[in-house]
Amino acid sequence: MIRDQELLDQLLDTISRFVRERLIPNEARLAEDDAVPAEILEQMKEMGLFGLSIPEEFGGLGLTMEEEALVAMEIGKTSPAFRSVFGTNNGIGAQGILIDGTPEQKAKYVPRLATGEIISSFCLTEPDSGSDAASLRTTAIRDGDHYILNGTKRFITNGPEADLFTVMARTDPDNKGAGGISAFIVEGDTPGIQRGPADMKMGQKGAHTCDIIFDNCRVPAENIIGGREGQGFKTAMKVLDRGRLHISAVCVGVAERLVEESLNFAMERKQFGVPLSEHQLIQAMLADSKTEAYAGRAMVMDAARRKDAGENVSTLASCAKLFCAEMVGRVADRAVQVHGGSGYMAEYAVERFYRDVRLFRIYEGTTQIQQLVVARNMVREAQ
Ligand code: COS
Repeated sequence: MIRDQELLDQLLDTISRFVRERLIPNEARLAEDDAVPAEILEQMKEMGLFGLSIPEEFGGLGLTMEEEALVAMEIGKTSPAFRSVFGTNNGIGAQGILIDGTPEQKAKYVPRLATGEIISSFCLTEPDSGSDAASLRTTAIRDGDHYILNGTKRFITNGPEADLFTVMARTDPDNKGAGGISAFIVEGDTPGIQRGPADMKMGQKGAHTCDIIFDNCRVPAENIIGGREGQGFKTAMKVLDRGRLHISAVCVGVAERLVEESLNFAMERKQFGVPLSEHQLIQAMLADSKTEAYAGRAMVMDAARRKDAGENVSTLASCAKLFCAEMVGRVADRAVQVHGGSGYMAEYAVERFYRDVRLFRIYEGTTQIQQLVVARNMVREAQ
């Protein structure tokens, strides 16, 4: 749902200019330094990027899902690590509190997430629990007016920087399934939290992940999201429904950037006396990538509009994530192929994107988990 087309166009125009003029020229530096330059971080805060989808009452822009998807597609046109910095505050780091938190929890934390004053992370994955999220082992045992958390969370995006964590932990050790899990808001400076060294990753340099270790970490009981035990797994799943649509939109943006890079290169580079773009086998690759990026865009926009209309889009969000993550992988592969030997060289953006996009097929649920969610829901609805 678009609330005010003119305002949205202004926002999209501002973001598109920011991407073209500030982010794209700094992509190589981001990868080399493995860090978002401090002045760009400040500019992101000034632009309100940390609060894009946080409701206006908490100081954000309150974008609807359709609006957020359009913004994510624009931001997707540069290195995904730029988005990661503020993505968790809008997405998986804040949505648990926004969707299921109490009014007090929202009032206490969300305004500072919207401005970027604090950075948030989502702690679900563990060393022995990835796709099978309900089997997580981190425990949260009640002790008076606190819970004591013990366990290790793995691959936590923004973990090294985070001031606030949404942590899924087992409050009922006798219940080994989803019903034994609760979600907590944990402040980053709580005693008993250790951060592992930053992970060495294949791509997405500038976006940091690490282990977060809870060692007898005492968290006030009032920080259990929604005030009730046993709801944490469902909170995590609802957060991921939204997150998967957001990531799908980012995949579309990246694919569109790669189509543009491929076309520009194909029109400049000559072989056999004519530009590559005159060769039909190159044209086939360009056309396939353009078509697939367009299909992804249409899919994300449809699912986003349905979400805004109040439909349950759990299945469609997984369909979109499944298609768009795989699609951008194919588009990146063709982009390298169109560039030939140059595509394998670090000085061309497609080499970096080829590594960056690999993660989309894995995080916020692997392609195989999306297949499982879609098929399960199909069977359930048909019964
Ligand atoms: N919204 C709300 N509730 C949901 C839900 C959703 N999207 N999906 C599941 N639930 C509920 C179910 O209705 C069920 O509730 P009841 O017990 O009241 O019936 C409960 O949650 C458990 O669901 P389910 O039985 O489907 O859980 P499973 O353990 O079988 O597995 C999958 C669910 C595999 C889909 C889940 O573990 C998953 O998404 N894994 C991937 C995790 C992931 O994406 N990790 C990425 C890291 S985070 S960046």
